[in-house]
Amino acid sequence: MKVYQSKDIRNVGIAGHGDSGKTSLVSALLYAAGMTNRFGSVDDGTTTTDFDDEEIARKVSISTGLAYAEWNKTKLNLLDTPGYNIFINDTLLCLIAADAALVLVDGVAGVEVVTEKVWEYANRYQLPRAVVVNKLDRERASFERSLQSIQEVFGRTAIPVQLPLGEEKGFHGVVDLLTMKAFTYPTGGTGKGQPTEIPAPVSAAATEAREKLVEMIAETKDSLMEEFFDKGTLTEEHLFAGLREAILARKVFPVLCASATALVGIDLLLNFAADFLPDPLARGKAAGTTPTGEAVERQISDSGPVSLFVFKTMADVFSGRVTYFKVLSGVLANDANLTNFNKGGAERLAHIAVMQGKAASAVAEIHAGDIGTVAKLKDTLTGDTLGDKSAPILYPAVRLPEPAISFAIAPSSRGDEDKLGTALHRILEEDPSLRFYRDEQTKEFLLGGSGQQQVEVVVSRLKKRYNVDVTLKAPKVPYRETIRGTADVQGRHKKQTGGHGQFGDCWIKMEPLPRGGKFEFVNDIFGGSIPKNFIPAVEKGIIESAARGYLAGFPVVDFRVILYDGSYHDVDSSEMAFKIAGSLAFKKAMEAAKPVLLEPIMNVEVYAPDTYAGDLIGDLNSRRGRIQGMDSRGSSQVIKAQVPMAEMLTYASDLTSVTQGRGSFSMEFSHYDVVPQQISEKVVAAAKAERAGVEVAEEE
Ligand SMILES: Nc1nc2c(ncn2[C@@H]2O[C@H](COP(=O)(O)OP(=O)(O)OP(=O)(O)O)[C@@H](O)[C@H]2O)c(=O)[nH]1
Ligand SMILES: [Mg+2]
Repeated sequence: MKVYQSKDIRNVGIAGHGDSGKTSLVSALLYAAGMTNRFGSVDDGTTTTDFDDEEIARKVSISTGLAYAEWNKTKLNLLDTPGYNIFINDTLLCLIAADAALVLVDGVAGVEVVTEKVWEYANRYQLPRAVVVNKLDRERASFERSLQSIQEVFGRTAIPVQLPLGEEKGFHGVVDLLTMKAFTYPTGGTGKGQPTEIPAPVSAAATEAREKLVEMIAETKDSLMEEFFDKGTLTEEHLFAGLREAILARKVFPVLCASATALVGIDLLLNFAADFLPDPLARGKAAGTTPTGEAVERQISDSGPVSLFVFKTMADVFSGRVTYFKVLSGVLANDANLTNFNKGGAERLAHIAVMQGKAASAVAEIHAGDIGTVAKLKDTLTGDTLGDKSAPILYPAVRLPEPAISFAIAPSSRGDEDKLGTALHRILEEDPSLRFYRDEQTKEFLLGGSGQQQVEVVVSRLKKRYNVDVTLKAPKVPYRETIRGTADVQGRHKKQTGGHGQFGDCWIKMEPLPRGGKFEFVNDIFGGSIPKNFIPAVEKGIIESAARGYLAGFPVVDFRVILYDGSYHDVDSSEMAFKIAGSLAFKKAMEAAKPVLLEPIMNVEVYAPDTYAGDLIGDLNSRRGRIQGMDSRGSSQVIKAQVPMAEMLTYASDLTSVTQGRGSFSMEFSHYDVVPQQISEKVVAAAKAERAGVEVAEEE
């Protein structure tokens, strides 16, 4: 495999709403560039970047696929990210490796919920970007309407650099406003256009659109503005250079047209990415910290010590773990020995490679800014930084939102239970947005994720990859308990009849902490009323009891305990006795401190045609939602609300039925809030009933 210099690399994130055609577009780009000898289709399961069994079966991208195309001596690294809200955390994780993004918009639907979300991700990573209006061959597709919604949401700096030729089924070509040439594409073609004159009917529109474009670019820089005033236009050289700079500075977001599956406009997209999107060096520096937390920067350049950031991990049943990384400084040579600055250990990077979908090709070295993979690292996971031992740096890992929903999963047999932990461990390495834990009370295994589909994918992978059978139970709401008042109590454990006695005695104060404050333990013992060695035992008793809950068995959070007095017995006191005393004190304190139930509240964004807005708001209100705002997006509405998770468990299917499938939503954990009294009583009763069931079963 050829080695590419940094200046010849473009790392392009392909992002957009679910089904907007990202995977198909990558497929088309690879085909037009001659990387594949036939167009891989999502519907046939033959694309390069949706190679996973689950992706093929569901016709949905679950995690980011990586492919590259060589075009005009430039290597385009294409990151095909997921677009479904449930899988969008992976997009957030992987877009960090991009230096620019192509944001796809469905030519029928226009801007949708996830379009805005990925736009926000691209802002976070300061990615220059262009918008591609795809699916222009579809019935009811309209470039004009799509552009209107794009400009409404992203502003007028989203400006066409192309216009379509023909509409819907008749969409067969593209006018390039930069060169004022038209290109037509035969049906069943290869994505490469035939240059022609701009047809007379669109000529006036093209001239007008070009004038707007030139003026917009002129506005971005004084010297261009002067030239524009003097001559009424810009030279082609200045126009191109000006556009490049304006894209890099995120002052202009060009809008292009395409059909991925009809292969229209594909070569122009390749040209555009190679000519106008920045190389990795344009970012200048990568910011990180030293192991002691001081800020430090690395020039993105071949010179200097090697450092790389891991943005993705894949669990391959055959080759084990495959680590995807971006080299941020230096040149990575095959077989390098690097240090993992997060974990502290050494890693040998034998057989570094570049990926074309699932196929790895060995490569001798990888230059700054390029993306590569390596198999079989020992301890390295997503978010880690590796590098030259002599020059430690840690690049910040991406923080993901907490899971929106948790399901109980039940192993089908004892054997499945034994294998479950190891198998899930691998799956979690691959997808850090998942959480796996065991409910202390019910002893159930809980799997948290963004939504039911994500958890179903895990269940299916457990079966197919690891041969572990589990069944999915109803989703669980991770309630918590806390206190609203204070307490000052004694916990005394005394058993001094016969044999070796037990004695522990403590006085504690309990007080609430702000939401998210977790647990604090303050040792305020003076004068040895409790010997030092027993104090951790008191704390342990409290922590263990808090995990088991007080009202209904949910973990108690956001409180402080101050241990301030107690007494002991020379012979009968022991760690165990003080642990029990701690736990008795905890229970008494809870009783006195006005315990309440907390529930997770979600940030919800609903996107739907405006005729449904009234119904949707009514529905959100009936789910105890608080409407935070409403915005219009062309003929659609975005409704933002905060809604308790407990009320959102079936929202996906309810929304589909209310809007006849035309609405979409996204949901993220926001914070915990107190459950209203009436509802709290029901939750407590249900939890107690369930737990009583478990105890009965355990006794049998
Ligand atoms: N008519 C038409 N169909 C398209 C076009 N692009 C994609 N499709 C179809 O739209 C569906 C979704 O395409 P994908 O490429 O999987 O879309 P995606 O954006 O990768 O979807 P996710 O990864 O799941 O978010 C498939 O059935 C494609 O064949 C297009 O330009 N025109
Ligand atoms: Mg896809």
